[in-house]
Amino acid sequence: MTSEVSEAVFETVSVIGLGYIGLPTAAFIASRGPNVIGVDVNEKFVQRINAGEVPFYEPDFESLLSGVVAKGKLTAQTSTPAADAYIVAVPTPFKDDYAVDTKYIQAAGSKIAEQLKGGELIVLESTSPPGTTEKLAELVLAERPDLTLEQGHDNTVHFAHCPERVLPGRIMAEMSANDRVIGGVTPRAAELARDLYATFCDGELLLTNARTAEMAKLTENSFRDVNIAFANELSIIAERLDIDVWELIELANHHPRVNILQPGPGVGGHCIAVDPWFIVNAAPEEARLIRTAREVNDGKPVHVLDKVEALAGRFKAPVVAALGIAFKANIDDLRESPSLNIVDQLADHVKDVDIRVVEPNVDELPEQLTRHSNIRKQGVVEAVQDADIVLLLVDHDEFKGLDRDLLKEKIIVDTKGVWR
Ligand code: SAJ
Repeated sequence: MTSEVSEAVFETVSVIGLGYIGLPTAAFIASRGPNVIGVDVNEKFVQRINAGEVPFYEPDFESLLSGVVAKGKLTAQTSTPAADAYIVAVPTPFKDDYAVDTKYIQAAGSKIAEQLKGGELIVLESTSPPGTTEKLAELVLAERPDLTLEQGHDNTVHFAHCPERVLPGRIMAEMSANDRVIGGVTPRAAELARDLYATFCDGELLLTNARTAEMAKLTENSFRDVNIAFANELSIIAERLDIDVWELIELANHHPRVNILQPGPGVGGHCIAVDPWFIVNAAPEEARLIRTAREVNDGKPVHVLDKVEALAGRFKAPVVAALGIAFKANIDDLRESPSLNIVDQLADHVKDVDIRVVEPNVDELPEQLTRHSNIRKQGVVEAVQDADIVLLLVDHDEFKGLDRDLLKEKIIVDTKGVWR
């Protein structure tokens, strides 16, 4: 890396954690010049990435990845190398009390600490409660007391937070186009991180301190969660009042200052269903609306389950076609998926039920479902033909185009308003 003047050049960048965010980030950086070394604990992931394969589904991403791997710009390994800059994109799960578990960040920090010479930039991208990047800096400096945060020395190391904001399923467009919030533990760290992100981000790069950047990410996802909770609550109210919620929202959204989101079977994924809890945990007394929104959204799968259970009671041995188990449309990600949990619970709760699961984006059902003898995977046409009840859980494109004649005579529970 160059000395401490602006426009730092990063020859080697190491991205720690090659999941849905880390791997695309690594590939984008590699496509713009620096040599990138990706690190992941999962040996199988590493092998597949080195073969140019994407170990998960993300539209149009494979050609970018295979291109940078073929050119030797991106390699993957399980050990942490020396590098000019590090981007940490590891999971931050929460524990039972909704406090964040930073064990993966700490493990990454310790491994990075062993490699530092002074002058490096370490950027935390993982979604984290305010104060986490400062704690990462403390941990690294505790392990390497020969290094310092104080500016202008050969042994200065720089820490920043730059939360990822891409929408799974739209990563190719959003990775370079989105504006980024960059918070430095020191102002200089923020400037260096800006230089790194400028290599592959065409959006605006907005500098602040690390705590504000951490909170900005949590705030964005909580904003969305609260707004989805409004739509989900509305859907239950509309059902009670015998009103079509989809028509209702469409009409209300014609107002110039109203923009209601869409109801569904609940909120899933590893971001929106998780991040608001970090705020609730950090300020339990004050975060009343944010907590309630989480509870409303977590209550929606229970509502769907109750509804299907009541309908299934009309049959002796009901056959249910469950369409979609991913956490949202056109992806294969099953993390925190309300649809998956609904299917799992249905199998336990409904007497003599036979469930046909349709999920075009995964080859095999997860263990959570295969452990039930009354669940099997089927194609959409077969499943719907065999079913008494058709339960649409995810608005995948494949389901939108389904021949409506197949749905005649079926009891339909359409949680996404696809067939209205
Ligand atoms: N959902 C609804 N109704 C809606 C929109 C979404 O029920 O109108 C549901 C989806 O079906 C899904 C969940 O909400 O179960 C979350 O989906 P999403 O598309 O809203 O968001 P994610 O989790 O895929 O990605 C979010 C994004 N954050 C915001 O839009 C504020 C993304 O930009 C973040 O990078 C990502 O979280 C993250 O990693 O934090």
